[in-house]
Amino acid sequence: MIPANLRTNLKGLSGEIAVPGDKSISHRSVMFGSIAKGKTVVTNFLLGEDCLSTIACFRKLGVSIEQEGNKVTIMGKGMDGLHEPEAILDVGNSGTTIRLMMGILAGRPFHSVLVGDESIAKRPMTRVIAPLSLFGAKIYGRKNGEFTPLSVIGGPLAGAAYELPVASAQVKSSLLFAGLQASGETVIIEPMKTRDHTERMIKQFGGEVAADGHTIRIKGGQTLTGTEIHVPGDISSAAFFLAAGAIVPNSEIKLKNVGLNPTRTGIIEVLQQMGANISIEPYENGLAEPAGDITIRTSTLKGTVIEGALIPRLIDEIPIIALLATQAEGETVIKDAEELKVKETNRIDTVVKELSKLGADITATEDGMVIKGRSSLSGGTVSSHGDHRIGMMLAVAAAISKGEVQLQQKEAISVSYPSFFEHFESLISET
Ligand code: SPQ
Repeated sequence: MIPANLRTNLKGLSGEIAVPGDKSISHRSVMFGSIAKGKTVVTNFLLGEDCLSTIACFRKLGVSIEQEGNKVTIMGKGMDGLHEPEAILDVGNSGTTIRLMMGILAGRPFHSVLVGDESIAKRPMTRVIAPLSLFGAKIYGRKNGEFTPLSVIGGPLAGAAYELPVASAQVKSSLLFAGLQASGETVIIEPMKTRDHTERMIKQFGGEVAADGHTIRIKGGQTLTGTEIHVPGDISSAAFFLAAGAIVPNSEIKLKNVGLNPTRTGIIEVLQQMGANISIEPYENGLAEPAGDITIRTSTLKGTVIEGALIPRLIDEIPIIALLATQAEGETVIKDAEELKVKETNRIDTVVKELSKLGADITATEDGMVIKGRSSLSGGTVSSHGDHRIGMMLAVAAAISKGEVQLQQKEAISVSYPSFFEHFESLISET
């Protein structure tokens, strides 16, 4: 349910919520379940639009996928079980779907066409197509392969060595999917450690992959076997309530079952750096993806510097960190984050533009932003620009705004967090 008006000037948030399943892990569970042999059962799957696009694409490739609430059952028939799709594969708004699928489709002996929405049509694809072509892949697209629609003429692949110029889990994962079906060995070198859900999942499906520092090696010709995957809550979704709990007065929120994979926990470190009142209780369940409960209370925050190897560990949390910084004493500097320019929107521009409308002191830089706190936020009309993370950040900004806030294009939030507004509403203790 999307409310007509955002809640503003809140006096307190309290209670417990379990944020929905992790988006990155949900996508990968369908992809691996589809190329593995046998049955895969996924629980706590994210029913966000992006992950539903992944399911729809694999159904078009001939995979039988049943979905009952957030339980998804995939009957995989191995890589060879994928068929040439009779229709175009539509990835909707999902960069993860299109980029990872290219690594799978490049090695399949058939032709497929990939398209997405207006935002996908502006996102760079050469970063995946160029390294995949070293494996022998044939992928064509608009503007010399940079943009959708993409046409993949699948065929045999040969393992390759590739040093990634940008820290991107999507590029790495796409190459790992290609490496799994290529002849020989594939070696991938990352400039900085990025989320490692693909590597963990290869092992869960009985495959082998070796990571040593920033170097990852995988042998081709492996057969994966269906398994059970329990998806932890998405820390990138939890981040919005971690921020809300820290900046709305009189708040205490417990977030249950949040994924705590160290390649994703940069937001927790930044909150700690800023002096937030946060506590973490990790579960000792031995699952492939660690998780735990996080409690956040209203906090007195101070500005900080966010840069370097921390950036890939919190890249999707930068919009909400920018909002936190508006409520912190002193200056916050975010650097080395040029990658924000190629997300669902240019997130440097959209964050600066929309938070400025509410009265924040925020300036864009070439590779990030500088925010001066504390600012008292006012009302205004803002827009998600069709970007789910900008939409959620603005809904949290509204919670501490003194005047009325109108949010345009709220529906984008369903891409990763369809129950966001219900969860928000359930935490409002007093207005
Ligand atoms: O899937 P999509 O649209 O690219 O989603 C985003 C997001 O905010 O949800 C990025 F806009 O997350 C990416 C993330 O930024 C998901 C992802 C993954 O699952 O591998 C990796 C990151 O992207 P990248 O380009 O750094 O690899």
